[in-house]
Amino acid sequence: MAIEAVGTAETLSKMRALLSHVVPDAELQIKAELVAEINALKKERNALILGHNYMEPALFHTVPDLVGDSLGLAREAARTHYDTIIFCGVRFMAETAKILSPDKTVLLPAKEAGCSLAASITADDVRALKERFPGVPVVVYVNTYAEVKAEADYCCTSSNAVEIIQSLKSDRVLFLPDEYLAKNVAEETGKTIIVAGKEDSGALTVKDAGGAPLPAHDNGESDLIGWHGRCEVHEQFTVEDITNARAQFPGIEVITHPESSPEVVAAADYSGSTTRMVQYVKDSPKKHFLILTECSMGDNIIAENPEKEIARICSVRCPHMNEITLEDLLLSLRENVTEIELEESLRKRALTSVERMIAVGR
Ligand code: CIZ
Ligand code: SF4
Repeated sequence: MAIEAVGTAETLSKMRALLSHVVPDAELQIKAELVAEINALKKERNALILGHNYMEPALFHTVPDLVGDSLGLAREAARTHYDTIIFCGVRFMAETAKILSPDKTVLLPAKEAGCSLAASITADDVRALKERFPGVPVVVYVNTYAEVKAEADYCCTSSNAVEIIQSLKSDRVLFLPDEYLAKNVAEETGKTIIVAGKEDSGALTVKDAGGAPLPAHDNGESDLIGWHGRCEVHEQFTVEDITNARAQFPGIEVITHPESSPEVVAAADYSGSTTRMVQYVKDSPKKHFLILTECSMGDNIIAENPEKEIARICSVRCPHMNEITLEDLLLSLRENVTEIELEESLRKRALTSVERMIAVGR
């Protein structure tokens, strides 16, 4: 949550109190001025700043009015009176905010801020899958662009994916685009899965859970049909990372995200959405953790739990989240860049899949 301070000196002393154990002092000194300026300007402009859990600590703990995961932030922002929302996160997140807040100006303080999962599937891909698997309901992860949500029956998050799948009165579900999330959901619900994807030529391919190609004609036996998208951050964690940590720190509690491989999820003690991971560490009586997720989120959890010993693998930073800087945020506030715009009929179709999800559960 945003720090309440007037001027650079007071801002710096509040930043030191919160962050001196995770951010070097030289960096805090440089960033305090930007933070003070952003906090003053956002009041002047009556803008609401949202901070995703993956923002770097010097931003996450200083300027956002609300922090959390993508859907939680988009939903909370829609309930506020602010007419400008600045989403410190990646593009699909800012789009989700716009889907829910069509009358507000939604800004993304970056030029691109993509996501390997969102980029892995297009609306054409979804249409091709619907043709190949006619009548099968389509559930898409929130990490997709509005065009893809518009082709879906339901949206879902990593917290409610199991609940959404179980609520459907269908033997089969297209569950897109995260292969690992789909396999983890299949594991949790006891469902069988095949994984569809696209060759370089653009042709659709379908493989069994082990990766062996299936014949062109669907035999109708699998329960879930996934897609070959992956989070370029969470796919990097390995069972060996966990084995090494356990050998070095016996009793360490390992937590990860369901965008990691099923092997990593099985080897960890807990897997959950970003919001659930934050809560898990807070509530756990344990003292030692290995957090296998985006590196800055690990830093943010460390900042909030100074009494716990938390390890993370800091080579793994999301390059897309890393595009959001305090400098760009200041520019965004000053110059209204980059505004998210969605064509109204597309927005409405995307909204339907989000609203159906909300009607099922969280
Ligand atoms: O939806 C989000 O915010 C993401 C990317 C992950 C999560 O588990 O919260
Ligand atoms: Fe996408 Fe993974 Fe980066 Fe999240 S961490 S924005 S899922 S690439």
